[in-house]
Amino acid sequence: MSKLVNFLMIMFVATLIISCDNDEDATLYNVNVVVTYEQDYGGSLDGITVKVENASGSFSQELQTDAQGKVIFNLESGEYNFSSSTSNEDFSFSVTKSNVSITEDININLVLSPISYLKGGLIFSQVYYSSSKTPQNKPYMVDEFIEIYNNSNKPVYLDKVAVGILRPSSSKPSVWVNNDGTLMDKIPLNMMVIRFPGAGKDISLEPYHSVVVASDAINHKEVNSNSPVDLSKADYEIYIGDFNNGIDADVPSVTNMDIPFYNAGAKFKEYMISPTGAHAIVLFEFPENVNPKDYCENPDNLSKEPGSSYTKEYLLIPKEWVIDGIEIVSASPKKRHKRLHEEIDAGKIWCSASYNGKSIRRKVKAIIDNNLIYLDTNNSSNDFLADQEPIPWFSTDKID
Ligand SMILES: [Ca+2]
Ligand SMILES: [Ca+2]
Repeated sequence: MSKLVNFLMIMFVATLIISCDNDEDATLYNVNVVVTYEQDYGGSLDGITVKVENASGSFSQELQTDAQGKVIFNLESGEYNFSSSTSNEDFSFSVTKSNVSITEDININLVLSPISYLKGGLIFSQVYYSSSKTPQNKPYMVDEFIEIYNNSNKPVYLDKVAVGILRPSSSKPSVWVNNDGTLMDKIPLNMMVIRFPGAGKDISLEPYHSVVVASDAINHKEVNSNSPVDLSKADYEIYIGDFNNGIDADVPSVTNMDIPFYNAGAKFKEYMISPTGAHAIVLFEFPENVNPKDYCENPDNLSKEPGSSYTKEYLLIPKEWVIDGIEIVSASPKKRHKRLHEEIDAGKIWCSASYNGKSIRRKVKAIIDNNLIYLDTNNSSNDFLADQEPIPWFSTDKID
């Protein structure tokens, strides 16, 4: 009996020794992992968690990168999966490298790709305001369009969203200023305000989708061979016939924008942003408790131009209502005074000539799952490209 116990004890100890020997003998390889960001993206490389696990999932380990994005694992030979994820203030990133065979010391590069955009909201993605000329060299100004894009990962309601324009780009600085010369907090809107014709939650814009608002929703190429756009499929149309005795085309199949404010006069033919005047443009939202029509008709919200004998009344809106704005200015260097606050647009943008048939378009910052993510730093000098081919419902597979 004791012999059997002794034998079993010896076998047990031997087994322990053999397994210990196995552990000690297993060769560990240096696996040097370097984490980087995909081109054009950036962020800190310090402290990013890198995970490794073997194919069966029985072993896993997590380590943090150093400031250079490096981490070293010591692994036995085998098949492993590596993964990492992180985020900066704009994007979340991820990378996975599967079935990596480790049989020697090895270097592994993990390139973090953006998987979702963490910011964003409603923006102007494209404005075609320069218009075109006919073959007879006559201005053709009704082919303008504005494209508004949902640059976020959530649906946005457009019902109380509106577009307004400021005075034309002028050789004189803005007169809408405080005593110290800074721009007034209220933004003076001119010509007309157009708003999406919903009652509250009727018009939803899906993430990474756009709406095109046309001056006239027709195929302008058929009317003017120099016009670059077919707007017959526009999502919305600007119809000012109620104000100018019907001197405006109304395409019945394309829904008209509401116009709660209009001061352009009964002879005005139509365009939103003057090709020569270069109005700054703002996208804004009436707050939930504000009725747009009531607000626009309330004399408390109207003002004549300071220091002017001209009786025209401008609509004043709080700058806090503004979602996006573009300081569109004239191509003439003398006419590039700012009308919009720095926090709305710290820069300026212009097409090189009136009637050149070109648009301004926001730069594409990233493309994730075929969705465009536009650059939005509240600086049109940085965010926009001028003299672009106007393409309604713009799409691309290239980052600008
Ligand atoms: Ca029209
Ligand atoms: Ca219409």
